[in-house]
Amino acid sequence: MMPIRLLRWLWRRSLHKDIFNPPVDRREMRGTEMDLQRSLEISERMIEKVRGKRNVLIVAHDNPDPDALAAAYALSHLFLVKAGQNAVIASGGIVGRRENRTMVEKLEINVVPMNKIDRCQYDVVCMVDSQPGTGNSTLPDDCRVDIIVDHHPQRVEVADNMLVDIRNDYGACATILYEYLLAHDVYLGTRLATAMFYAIRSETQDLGREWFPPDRKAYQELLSLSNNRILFDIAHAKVPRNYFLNFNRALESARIFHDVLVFNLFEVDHPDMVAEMADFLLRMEGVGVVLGMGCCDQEEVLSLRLDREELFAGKIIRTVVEGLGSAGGHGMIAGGQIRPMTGNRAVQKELENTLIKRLLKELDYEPVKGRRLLAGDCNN
Ligand SMILES: [Mn+2]
Repeated sequence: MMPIRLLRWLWRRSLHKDIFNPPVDRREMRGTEMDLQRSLEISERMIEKVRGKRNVLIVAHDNPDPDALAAAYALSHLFLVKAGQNAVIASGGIVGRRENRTMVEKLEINVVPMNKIDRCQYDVVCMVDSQPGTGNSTLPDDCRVDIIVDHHPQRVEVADNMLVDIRNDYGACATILYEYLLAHDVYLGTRLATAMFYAIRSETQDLGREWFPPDRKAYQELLSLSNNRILFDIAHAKVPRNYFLNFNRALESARIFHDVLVFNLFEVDHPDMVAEMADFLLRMEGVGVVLGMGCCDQEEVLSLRLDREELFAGKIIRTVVEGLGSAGGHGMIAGGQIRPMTGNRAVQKELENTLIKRLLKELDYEPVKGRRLLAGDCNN
């Protein structure tokens, strides 16, 4: 039986038509299978664009996640095999999460920090799992980007000589790249297959979150090509003591407003921590929305998680940070950045209160006093 709170919640949502009723169901909007013809044509043009060029750059978004890393790695592999062209993979921020660091080390993915990159030296600039002007890349907004492969909603204005393949109806950017490789019948080594498999696995939470039929097909095919020993090492990477302190801070600070849980880590040593804690806390019974915050390197990092796709996390977070920073995302996962942010806790706390107010308003909820997650009586 549905708890009364959930029914009330659904009813409130149905009033908020804009959010509750997406214009189209993306799953029905497009074919259910891979689109190898499209993949062949567009990737052929990308290959031609880099052929014979001196230097090619592939930019992943800042603090790259497995999907961005695998997509960049796969694109560089495609260029190497089909055009004999080497490419440099770069990103800003850090690979923070231990799983992701283990992935980079064990699979030998060479990622150059953006501050070591001189844009002028590159004839072709590609961007994966991200788009210019969305705030999650240190690549300057005015920098020309020639090739974009992404699965986030389109926000970039496509210029004449740009090659853009944005597929909103793919759960992982790595799946699009898998199609390119498949369409060209490119041999996939174990390292690359393992990277792409882990990307789809973590991005879709093992085909449980925002997955589409092509992701499932890629996941199944890549599994048999992957090294399961390395997959285990990645998924069970050892974590430092500080990781548990962050866990503790997330739990201690977590407060619940209706079915919205908000936590604030204050200072974090890497931004991925915020997203990881947000995923973790979404498991709380009766919670459908999680907003996490943390400050890293003078930047406030936000992470929004929803337990259903129809609410459009990307749209919600953009409204919530409007005028304060930049944000974007998919249906159930989204992130944002506010720069510059001081390390002062009082200022961070004030920002938290502002964001809570805005989030509750956007979700059409009454303002209420938050209930601590770890309050004394935990029986309900
Ligand atoms: Mn992605």
